[in-house]
Formats: sequence, structure tokens, C-alpha cells
Amino acid sequence: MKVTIIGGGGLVGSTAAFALQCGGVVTHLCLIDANKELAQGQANDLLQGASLACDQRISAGDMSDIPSSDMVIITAGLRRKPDESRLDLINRNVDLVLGILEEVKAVGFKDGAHLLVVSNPVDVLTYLAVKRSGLPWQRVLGLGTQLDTARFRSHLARRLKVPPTQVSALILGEHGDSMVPIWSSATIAGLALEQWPGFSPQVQKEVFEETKTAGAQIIKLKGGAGFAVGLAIREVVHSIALDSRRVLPVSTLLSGAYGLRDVCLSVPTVVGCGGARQHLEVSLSAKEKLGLQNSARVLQQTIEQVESRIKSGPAKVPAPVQPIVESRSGQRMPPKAAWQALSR
Ligand code: LAC
Repeated sequence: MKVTIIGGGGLVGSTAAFALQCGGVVTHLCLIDANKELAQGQANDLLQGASLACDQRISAGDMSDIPSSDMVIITAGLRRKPDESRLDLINRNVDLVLGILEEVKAVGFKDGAHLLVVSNPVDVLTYLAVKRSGLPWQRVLGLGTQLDTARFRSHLARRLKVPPTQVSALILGEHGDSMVPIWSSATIAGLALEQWPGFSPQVQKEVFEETKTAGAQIIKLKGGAGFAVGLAIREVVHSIALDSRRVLPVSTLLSGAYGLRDVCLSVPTVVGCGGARQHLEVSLSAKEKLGLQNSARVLQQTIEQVESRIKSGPAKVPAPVQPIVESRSGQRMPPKAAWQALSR
């Protein structure tokens, strides 16, 4: 399987490439970046370790690599400028990713290719990619809450002093402030998390808060997410490459699951050959269901604003969305996902 990463010179793209090199499953890794030298540098660095990792083809490339790629991953993205609103940043990233999609479509996807969107706002960009890429919705996936889920499990493991790989717990909904922790089905080594010694409402609250702010924290400490997001991407790529059919919280177009439609967000999804093979509807608590509905509403509002801006041209930027996120004091606040905190 040839995997091409657009934005492969950057932190997310290059760490995903390294994770895929260590994984040794895909046969060809190709890095494309607006900064060609950076892509070449990352490819050379990976190649220099190839004798210690596995036998893969590794290259820096350009759009002419797309028609031979089985999977295209978009990690390219922009940072907020000083004085720029949240929606301005969304609009600039939308324009960037739509531009990339146009270029990709001009050269043409390989038959049966998959597209994985990682750039933010990932759920909005995944929706636009479903509508504009020309690929069937099943083959267009967004990384969604796959990374938040990984963070959630790791934080739970640290707090409860258990092995991270034995924690099974999901974050669903938006990759952003309205993300929803699914406590009702969480387990450690197959045992109900809620009965685990040391688990308490306080731990619950703190672990979720830590998960929600993890991206912003990483930005503050080291400039942006790398290793964890690289591994999160790898899990999706391997599940498709190996047709493992792992159940992953990726963002895809919903058409009725959990009563939601015409929006991309994360629900448990069987990921294998062909991409998203099935949405799984597990039973959720009333609060979790409401949380998912809230995520869908927040995202639909943003999509509407973005789409009307696209129609009316790039100059006019509509007023910021008023999403349904309440602060502790009951005030309505704009959602603040990790990626939105870039230049705060
Ligand atoms: C984060 C970015 C990768 O959450 O979306 O860190």
C-alpha cells in the first residue's frame, strides 16, 4: 500500500510517517509538502533509518504521486495570525484544504483510494472532503476523536495506575470542545471502569478536563502534537491496510446513526478495506446522547457558515458561530479546541 502524506514536512505529517515506518506495514511512504526541501529532508531522515526499521519505499514527491496512492493523508494546516478570529482561521484552513482537494482531483485518485483528513477543524474539513472529493463517503475518513480517545485512555491509566493498553474507553463527537466522554461502556481489563478502585467523580472530571485540554497543553509545551497523533493516524492506516476491521472513533458522514445525519463526527466505526464499513450504535446514557447531539449542532452551524462563505467568495467573513457550550458560570462561550489555541 502506497501512503502519501500531504503536509508530510510538518510535525504531524512527519511523525505519522515515522510511526508508519516503525509499523512496517505499508510498502511505500511518500511525503508531499509546500516546502519541498522540508519534505525531502524528512524523507532522507526516514531513509537513513530504513536499515534499522523495515523494507519500505520512502520518497518525497508531488501531486503526480497521487494517482498511484492507495491512501492520501492530509495533514497540512495553518496557524492563527494575531487578531484573527476563530472563524477566519477555519476559513483559511478550509480554503487551503479545498485548494489541495482541487489539485488532487485534477490529477485523479487511484481507483479504490482512501482519503484521511487530519487537518483542523477536522470534522468540518472531512464533511467538505466527502462532498467535494468525488470519493464514496466510506473512503473519506477524518481522524476525529481517535487522538482524543488515545489521550483519554492514557490519562485514565496514569490516574488509576493501570496499563494503558488495558483501558478501553471512548471519546465521541467533535474533535473539539464539545467532545463527549463515554463513561457508560468504559472498562479496564474487561471490568467496569465505574467500579474500579480509586475511580471517583473527581477523577472522572479531572481526566476528561485533562483530555480536552491536552492538545492546547502540548502546543504550549512543544509547539504541537506529534508522537501521539502519529500513532493515532497509524492505527487508522493499518486497520485499512490489513483490513483488521478495528472499531475506531473516526469522523465520517453520518446518515442516521444515533439519529444524526448530514454531518461528520466520530462514532464507533468498523474500519477496514474500503474505509468505514459500518457505524456501530451502542447504547449510550441520556447525557452521552445529548452530548453527541450537541456536537452535531455545533458542527452543523460551523458547516453552514463555512459553506455560505465559500459561496459568497473569500472576502466576506460571517459573524462567529454561537455554539452550545456553557461555561461553569452558565455563560455561552465559543468552543476552544486544542488547535484553536495555537496563537492564544
Ligand atoms: C490536537 C490536534 C492534532 O488535538 O488536533 O492536538
